[in-house]
Amino acid sequence: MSLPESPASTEFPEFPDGFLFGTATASYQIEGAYDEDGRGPSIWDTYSREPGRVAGGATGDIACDHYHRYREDVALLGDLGVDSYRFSVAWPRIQPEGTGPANAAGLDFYDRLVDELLASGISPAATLYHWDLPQALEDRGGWRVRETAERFGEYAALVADRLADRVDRWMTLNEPFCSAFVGYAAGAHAPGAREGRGALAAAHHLLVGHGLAVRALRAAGAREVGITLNPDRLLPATDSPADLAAVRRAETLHNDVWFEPLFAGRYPEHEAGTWGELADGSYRREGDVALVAAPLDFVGINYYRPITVADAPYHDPHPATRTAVDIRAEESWRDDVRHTTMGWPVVPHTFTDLLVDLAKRYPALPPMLITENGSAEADTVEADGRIHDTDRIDYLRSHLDALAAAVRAGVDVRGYYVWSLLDNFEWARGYDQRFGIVRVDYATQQRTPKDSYHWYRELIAAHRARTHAQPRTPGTRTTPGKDPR
Ligand code: IFM
Repeated sequence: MSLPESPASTEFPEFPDGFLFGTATASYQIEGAYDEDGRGPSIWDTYSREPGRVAGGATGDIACDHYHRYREDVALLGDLGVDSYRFSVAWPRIQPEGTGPANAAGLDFYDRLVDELLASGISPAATLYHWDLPQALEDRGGWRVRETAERFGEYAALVADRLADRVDRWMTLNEPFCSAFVGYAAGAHAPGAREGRGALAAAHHLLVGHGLAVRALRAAGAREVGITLNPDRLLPATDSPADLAAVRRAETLHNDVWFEPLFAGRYPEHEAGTWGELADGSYRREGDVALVAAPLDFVGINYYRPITVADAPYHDPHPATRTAVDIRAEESWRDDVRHTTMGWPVVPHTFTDLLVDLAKRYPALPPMLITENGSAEADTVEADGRIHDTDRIDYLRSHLDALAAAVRAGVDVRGYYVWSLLDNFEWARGYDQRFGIVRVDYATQQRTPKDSYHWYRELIAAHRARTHAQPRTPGTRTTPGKDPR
């Protein structure tokens, strides 16, 4: 096996006073209880039942059974000592058909979860959309149509109305790149479409939905409001002008579609060069960009690995059937470093480079929170029942070192959430990929903290001791040292 690019330090990386530590999860990946208490079907219930879509034919029907075991999971968070926990709200629990009044039992679940977190001194951070669109809305066009954005604004108002008094930070969307382009162009996520213009329209309507949700959250008095994006670090395969031009197109597809409207108040400059006539903007309305660019309190950044990009011919020579991810660019993983079981290369310095570049490119960028970072590894349970996941610890340590370097370089980052608290349903990869710092035995639902959990716990304790932070007090709220507003 090849070695990591650079060995991680053995000391704990240091972060400023008030820096938040947390872990993250998402509803469909952990909750299970897919048909309880009035929950309606989501696009992932449908997609995961289609033969060949998900490894091993897995579904989120049971997942980690968190819906019933959330108290045990919050206790794990309490022992870990995190400041904050990022979870997502399942839209189909709140509006089983995607429209109309709230299903009280659905809201009750998140109410209980939030209260349990607060009772443990953990600050709740809620994502409104982590990919589980009500199937009824997909049946009417999904994110391809503007109506879904409008319904999303209404859904945001229902959730905020119930929880804004207790949730400290809100993320409207998680990784809209995946919703739009993996779901509607590559066909590798629900709803499994392979489209051109439909995917570009979806990207735009996701942004409009974000803007409407921000409005609803503000109207409900939400404390901190943001969005979670997954900007990619895109590296040219060679320095040839053709490869550099391919990177430019990939930047448009992965990053500019989101960052330009949100943080520069304009549509991407290179969209015509990336998509030609597909990017006709016919799905846009006057005033949209102002709606999308409304100021945020933070931007959530999810980061895992860099992508290598090379110039390539179109996969589909026919413009009429070409998908929006077919942009004359071939994406691959570099092979001279260690890979996680996802096949992703471990190159921590690209995390620093990405954050420094984003801060430079977007002067109006609000403070960042790293809302996901972590690795899937081939964990084994030893005879003593322990999981010595040293590869995951190396990954986390080296990425936290890289993050600390970005902070020292002046990037305003206020917190970090490990993905993930629990092993869980890794979308099209099913249950084979384990990202948790807590192992889940899916046959028994037994939770076992891995060595990485204990390591993260020590890191948090060392940070508190160094910054003389007060220990968390159950029943009180933990907020970041600085107010990002
Ligand atoms: O599991 C996912 C998560 O839902 C979104 N971000 C990436 C993670 C790992 O693939």
